[in-house]
Amino acid sequence: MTSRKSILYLFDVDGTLTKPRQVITDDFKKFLLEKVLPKVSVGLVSGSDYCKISEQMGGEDVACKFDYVFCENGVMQYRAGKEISSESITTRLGENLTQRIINFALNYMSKLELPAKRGTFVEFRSSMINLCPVGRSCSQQVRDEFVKFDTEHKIRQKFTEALQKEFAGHDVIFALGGQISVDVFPVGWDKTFCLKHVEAQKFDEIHFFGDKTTPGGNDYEIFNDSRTIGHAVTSPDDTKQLLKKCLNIE
Ligand code: M1P
Repeated sequence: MTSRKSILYLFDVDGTLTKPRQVITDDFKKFLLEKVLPKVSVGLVSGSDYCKISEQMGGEDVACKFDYVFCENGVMQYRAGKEISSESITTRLGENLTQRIINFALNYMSKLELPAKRGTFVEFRSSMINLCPVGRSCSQQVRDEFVKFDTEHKIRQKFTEALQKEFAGHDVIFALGGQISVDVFPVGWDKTFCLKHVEAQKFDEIHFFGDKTTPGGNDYEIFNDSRTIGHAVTSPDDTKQLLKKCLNIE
């Protein structure tokens, strides 16, 4: 038996509901809204901000239909299109440490030679700093080239290790969020953060679906949390097949 009152399905976005940084297919969107949402409560939890999540869901009018939208790992919470709560990374880390991280990252990235570099190497969000060696303003083609180069040369892994070494002893996490960047946030501000926002609802089961569930990935903590039933997926198609099984959908 499934029920909207007692069961919550939480979904990562990139690689789980959509291809990385792309918009959800019409077919999968229809499936989620018409087949999944009537059966269970649904929440989205992503490292991205509200603007990107809404865009990837096909618009804010679609994002509003889900019960919860947890942005920046749930440190920013939206319901029905309205911001409910948020936290500030500078308040938590302090201006001094925030600047040291940014300065170290810019210095490190300035020495990298990549197939291409574009703009916006540091994206400062409310509760997270996103560091991007290729530049967030890159085209899909430059993104794809970087992904190949990174797989071969481990650019982000080495960058993350250098950051961890430099800031050892500070309460900061450096995680490989998506394909081209590194997410920086205080300890505890990983995706498990969103679980405190649903405590009051006393769901009997909270399922989490994500594709970055191994150590260092940004789904790892919530996937392994004792409060969730974790499902590792490999693509949006894989997620859809799993949902059909879990919810007995033809
Ligand atoms: O999948 C979530 C990640 O999406 C983006 O990652 P990238 O651009 O590197 O593929 C970023 O918004 C990142 O912060 C986020 O965790």
